[in-house]
Amino acid sequence: VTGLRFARLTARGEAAVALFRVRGEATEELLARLFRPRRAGPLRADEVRFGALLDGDSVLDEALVRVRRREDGLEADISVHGSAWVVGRLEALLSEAGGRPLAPHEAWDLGRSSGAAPDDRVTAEARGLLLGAYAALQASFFLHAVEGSLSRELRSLERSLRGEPPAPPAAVHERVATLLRRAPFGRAMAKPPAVLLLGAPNAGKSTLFNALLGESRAIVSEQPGTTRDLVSEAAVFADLPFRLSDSAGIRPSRDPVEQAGVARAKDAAEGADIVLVLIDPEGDLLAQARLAASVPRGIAVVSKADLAGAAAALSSGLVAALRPSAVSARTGEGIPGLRARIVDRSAFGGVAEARQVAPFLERHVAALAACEAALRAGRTNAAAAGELGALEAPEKP
Ligand SMILES: Nc1nc2c(ncn2[C@@H]2O[C@H](COP(=O)(O)OP(=O)(O)OP(=O)(O)O)[C@@H](O)[C@H]2O)c(=O)[nH]1
Ligand SMILES: [Mg+2]
Repeated sequence: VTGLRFARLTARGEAAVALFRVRGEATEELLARLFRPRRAGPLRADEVRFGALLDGDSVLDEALVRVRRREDGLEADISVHGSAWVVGRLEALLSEAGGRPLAPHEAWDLGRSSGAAPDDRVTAEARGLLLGAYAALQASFFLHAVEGSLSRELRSLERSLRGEPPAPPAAVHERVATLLRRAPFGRAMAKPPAVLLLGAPNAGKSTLFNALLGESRAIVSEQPGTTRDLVSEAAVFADLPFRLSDSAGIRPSRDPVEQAGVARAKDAAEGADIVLVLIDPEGDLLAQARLAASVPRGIAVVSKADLAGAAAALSSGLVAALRPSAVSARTGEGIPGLRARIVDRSAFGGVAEARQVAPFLERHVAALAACEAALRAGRTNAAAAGELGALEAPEKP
């Protein structure tokens, strides 16, 4: 018995249509209750029917329904208007009928013909991340993994460790080590590096945030203390994905809201992969240089390079020792160079080829590390193979 499963195949948000796919033995009964075709008569396979989608005694929307017969039950495609209300209500009705909602990448399996083999787990994970890709090289990396590159390499390693066919142990060990070396790169594709803008009030953080993004996202003003909350956006540098955050200017304050913003900025600095610490050439150079020197994973950035005072700030010993980038968000000077420096400093730095095979989830890395540890500890090759084999074990519900 296959339970009712459904997926919204179209994206959330205002749209002309929303398309749902429903499958399972209860589909027929569900349609009898929810759908009233305008022209009476049974729904025949592969016929598109227009009618009313019912919500209890009232009509929720107009709908187009098409059914298909499969070995594992009836499948129905239901298209409705793509409004938040209709979509949310239809999701609720399907859930109330006992339906289990599927994630978009699981819906892919729902859509394939009954004979085809489903994705293995690693490939399904890649497909889920491909759907969320927003940078060109990120999409290309996950497409490569969807084509099976990582799961083939893992299976081939597992077979070699089991001696099918026998391979020199050193060669297998080296392949495992290569995948582990690429782990930071693969992880960064799945979880883009976090880049935080930090600095004194009015240093130009929000202006630089907007310039790096290429859009006017954060509010900018000559008033110090403008930014209170942490503002984060997806950013693309050199076709690679990043997550860029703007923060409240760091200063002692009595205002509880501002204090909360400063606390958030400091927390974010601890979690960030890269912190751009701004130095305002018109501000207190000593205090700002101290802050920049104290922040781990920091890059010092002298802002407002178009101002007359910038040259003096850059040549002051304290600031120069930090090897800062000089940028003007106003003229654009130094922005491309700063983007390149961010890419270089990130886990993407120095990697020439995006379509390489790399583990991209923590659990892949953990399994490879366990496999390597087993090889190192002289446990049997079968034990090492088992660590990789565990990657395809079904997910615990
Ligand atoms: N000349 C010049 N002025 C700039 C530049 N970048 C920012 N400013 C000005 O500096 C002031 C402060 O800019 P913001 O970007 O709001 O500074 P902030 O660091 O976000 O400030 P808070 O949010 O208050 O912490 C504004 O008046 C900006 O126009 C720049 O590159 N050149
Ligand atoms: Mg700001």
